[in-house]
Amino acid sequence: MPTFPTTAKGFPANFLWGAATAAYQIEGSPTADGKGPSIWDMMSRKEGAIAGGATGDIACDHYRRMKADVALMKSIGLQAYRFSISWSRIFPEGSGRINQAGLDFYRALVDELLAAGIEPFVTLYHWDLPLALHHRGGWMNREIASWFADYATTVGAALGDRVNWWMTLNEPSVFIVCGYRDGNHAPGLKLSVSESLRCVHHTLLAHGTGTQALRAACPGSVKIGMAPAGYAKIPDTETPENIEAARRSLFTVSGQSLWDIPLWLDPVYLGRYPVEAPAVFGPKWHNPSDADLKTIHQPLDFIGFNCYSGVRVRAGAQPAPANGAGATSLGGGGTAVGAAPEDLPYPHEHPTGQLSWLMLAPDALYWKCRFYNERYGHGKLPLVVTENGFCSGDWVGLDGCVHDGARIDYLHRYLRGFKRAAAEGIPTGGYFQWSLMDNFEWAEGYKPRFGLVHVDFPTQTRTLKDSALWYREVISNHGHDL
Ligand code: GCO
Repeated sequence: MPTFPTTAKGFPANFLWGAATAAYQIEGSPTADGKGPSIWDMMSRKEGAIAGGATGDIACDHYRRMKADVALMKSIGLQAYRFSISWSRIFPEGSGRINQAGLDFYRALVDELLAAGIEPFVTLYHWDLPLALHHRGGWMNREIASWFADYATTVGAALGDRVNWWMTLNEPSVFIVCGYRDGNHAPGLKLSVSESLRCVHHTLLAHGTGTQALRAACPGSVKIGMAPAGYAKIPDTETPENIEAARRSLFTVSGQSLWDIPLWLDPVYLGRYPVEAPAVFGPKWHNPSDADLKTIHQPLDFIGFNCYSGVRVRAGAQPAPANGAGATSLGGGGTAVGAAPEDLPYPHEHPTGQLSWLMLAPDALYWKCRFYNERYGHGKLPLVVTENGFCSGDWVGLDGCVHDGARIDYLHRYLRGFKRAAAEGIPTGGYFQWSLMDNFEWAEGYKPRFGLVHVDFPTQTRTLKDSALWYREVISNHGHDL
């Protein structure tokens, strides 16, 4: 059931259709050509850490099948491909000595993409920190801001003549919360809230120094952004009160979970932490210097975001707390109705993907675009969906095809939300389906399948799923028929 009418007014002519992957999830070859170990090589060897005892040692064997994989992308009609660079292929010891063979692999990939007419989108950090840097404290050590800048300088100098689009960090909230506070992702630490807050600050600092380094190293003017995570907040019904409640819920730090979006994005886009943070964290809060905030607050060229799901919100009966006015006080643009937001849990039977956090919430894309544009973009920065996708237990059918109808329906509904944003005049730049192919889903191993392309892991056979054929049509008519 469509949530809004099809409209011919849609995505701009220069909008790019793509798919995304990340190095550790697809490459394999963990020691090839001088690569050093990363924290995920370490974590996947820890007993009981990964479902099914899986590792990324082989994954999709992409390191050795890169050319064939680019040919697959071309056959789907992709216009852009988002991938990440494995830091420890470039710096096996994390800093210092450069491994030229690592850079050569990514140069070859970029050349192959450009020859196929596919625009490369490079993520510098998608979670596979060099193990050597973990031994020096990793994200707990403030020095990581300069290690990351050196890495960005080296990659920018090697690829900056051919890569226009860059992302510094993928989902910093996930790699800090899951990796450093909860311990279910690499490196598997369980730090206190105040120690975790140090890590938050260091990731943001690294985003800033990395952005500066990229701009200095790339010869031309490049487009730099980030790929943050976070649930969308969706007004339960589209009344001004509920819209304001959703905005408030999205942009208020309401507890010490470290998941709240403004904790991560306000420093990046507004140059300051949310006003309510010191009260929410009390003595655990740190006082960032103005110089640090200036470093973090670099001009960016697009607003990237990963989007899978959302939470419905309505205006509650209680007034909003005085210190939680994150939404309206900072260019939220809505009416200050002033009710405390109430998040509405989905019923137990609400549709999800194989992973329970992936609840069907098609309006998520629209509302993220609208709220991010209001608060951070002001109509000046294009919104780029850096990830959106669905996991289902796909297999190759008796007819040799993969009939993943649920994924098609999921993508279709979400894309309609994105198209609504475009039709309302919000600038949009591109869309990346997660993922090009089934791959290593971190602590969940290989069971959740997110790909447009099915991978039979024992034989590495690739099969285009029905969704890949559907997406090819979407791309060829530029989303007109959505
Ligand atoms: C993330 C990462 C991806 C995941 C995907 C599905 O968002 O966790 O960017 O690496 O595989 O999101 O969970």
